Amino acid sequence: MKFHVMTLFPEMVEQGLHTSILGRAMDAGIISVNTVNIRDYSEDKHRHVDDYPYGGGAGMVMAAEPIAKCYEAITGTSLPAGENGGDGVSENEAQAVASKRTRVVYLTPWGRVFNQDMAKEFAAEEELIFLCGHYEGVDERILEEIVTDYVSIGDYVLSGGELPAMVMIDAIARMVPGVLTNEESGETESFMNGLLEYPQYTRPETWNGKAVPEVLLSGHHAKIAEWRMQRSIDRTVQYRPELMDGVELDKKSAKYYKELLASRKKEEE
Ligand code: 6GU
Repeated sequence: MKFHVMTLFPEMVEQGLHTSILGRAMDAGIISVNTVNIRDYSEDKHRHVDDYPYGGGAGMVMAAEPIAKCYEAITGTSLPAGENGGDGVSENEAQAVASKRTRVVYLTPWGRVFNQDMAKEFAAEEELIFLCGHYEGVDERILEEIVTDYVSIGDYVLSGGELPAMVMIDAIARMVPGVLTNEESGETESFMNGLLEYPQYTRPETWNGKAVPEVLLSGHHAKIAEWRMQRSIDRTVQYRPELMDGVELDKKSAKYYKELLASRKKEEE
């Protein structure tokens, strides 16, 4: 899978993604990340990419033309003619699907909030283009022309789209076949049953006066699996109780969950 990132800070994106599991996948040729500096497509001699906002106000706005040129260089196509009108947003998504045009993700706090299901869906694409904004925003007209997906990574404001793009690329790449080893996929699957991960321990057996839970030393695989399932349920109930709605539990775990809720209720009284 190929990721293209349109950005003013290509080194930041490259350095951030070239490590660990993603670095290994790039070396193996399973994924690639092509960062493109929008500034290289500026047409003025000072390499400006931003300008004052019409209507006044603080800050600067990234201009449409350098981004358009950058997009054309990546896709090898020219922009669809400016016929989209005022609200090209949903229309663009449908058009992109219909024409098999590469999806373009614009990172913005007002986008749809990214999650694991979206990571899986994006991982089915052969190619994705990310547009990282900066300053006070990007000229709306280029967004209308090229963007198919508006995505946020959570309800807080960041200084630019680079960190969100890196977050998304990491999560998406992990869903691409061959990026994770079998063992690593297994661990991801266990989060994807909808529960939070159980606690982990490694040597030494006693650290700072604290012993590792006895059952983990027992070698009894069924008991260990049951203990881990119960700790996952404990943790999910404590930290993300809303996740329990989407979880399917086997009979034994369901019984444990029911008893846990009953005992918590009693404690509240
Ligand atoms: Cl995608 N961009 C920016 N600038 N801030 C964010 C965000 C994106 N998601 C959350 N905060």
